[in-house]
Amino acid sequence: MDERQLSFDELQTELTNVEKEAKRRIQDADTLKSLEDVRINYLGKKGVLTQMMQLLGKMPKDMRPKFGERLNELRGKLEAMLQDRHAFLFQEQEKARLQAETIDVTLPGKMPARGGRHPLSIIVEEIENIFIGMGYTVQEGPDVEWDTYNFERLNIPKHHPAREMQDSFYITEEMLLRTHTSPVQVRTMLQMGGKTPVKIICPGTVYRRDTDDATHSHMFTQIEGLLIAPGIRMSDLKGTLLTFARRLFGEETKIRLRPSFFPFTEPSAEVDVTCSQCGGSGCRVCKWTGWLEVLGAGMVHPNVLRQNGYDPEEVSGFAFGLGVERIAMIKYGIDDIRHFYQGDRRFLKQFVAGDRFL
Ligand code: 2NM
Repeated sequence: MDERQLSFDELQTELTNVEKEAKRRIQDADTLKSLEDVRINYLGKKGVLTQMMQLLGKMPKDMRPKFGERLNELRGKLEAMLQDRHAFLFQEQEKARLQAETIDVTLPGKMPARGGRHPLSIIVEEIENIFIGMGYTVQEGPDVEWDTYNFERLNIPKHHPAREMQDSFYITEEMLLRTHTSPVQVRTMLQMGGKTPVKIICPGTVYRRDTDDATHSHMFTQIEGLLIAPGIRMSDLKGTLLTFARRLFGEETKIRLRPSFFPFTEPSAEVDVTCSQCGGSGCRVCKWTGWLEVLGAGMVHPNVLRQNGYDPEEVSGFAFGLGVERIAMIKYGIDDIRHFYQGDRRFLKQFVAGDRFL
């Protein structure tokens, strides 16, 4: 607007034009941002209406009230129009946002990769349950053991080859990684303080210095069992192992005992089961013998009973030990023990726990 004095009619027309123009621009604004630009253009500090207010001072005195009133009226109208348009655009914007954020709750979700139990854990539990069914309890102990529990109290003499540095993982002079789970049985006997029955199985990882190959691992899983009570005989051991073998490999399974030697049992035996692959007729798995060696066992040596708080004149006991990997390899036809420790999911996923949910 120019600075010259305008007549009232001219001002009136000017106001009407401003109103028309503003109205059109408000309706044309299609975003909140462009609407805000319009608002600033008309009602801002340097806006059209503010400038017209400043014109008031240059008008003849008698025109001022009337024109001021009109200007305020126009300001009110524009504010109302801006508010309406703002509400409308805001609603549109929200509608668009919600539309864009729509989630189809009927789409299938992304399934998390589900892990499974390790085959060794599955078989350890299966074996545990067989013995639990015969009244045994499960005992565990530390992987790092005292030399006295691992050897001395098990009647393994000072110069036995297992005690040599090159055959066991020693931590200090008197501590090592256990080479069997028998020390857990020693701990249990000592805790029981000569009371019977002791009826336990001890599963766990054991360590032996050995070169790894298809059938040997420097770290493997063992389960040992121990029963001590008055009058326990070799026939109790045979019956227990036969029951175990039938539950694990099938009811038609037979066992046979061959004489053997362990420092902690006398007499000692190697225990064979009829081959679960061919049923005893001979195949590649049993090397055409019909038998598979799966256990070591024997009657607990009097020295072991005595050294761990039991009187061999009053009580007797049997003990046995088995390698879980070897049993799993036979049961599932696995050709290399190293599969158990390589974490290859193609191997691991083939083993599913019987009727349990993982
Ligand atoms: C075997 C074979 C024979 C055995 C002995 C004992 C203990 F602690 F009672 F003396 N625990 N385990 C034993 C006996 C282990 O593993 C092949």
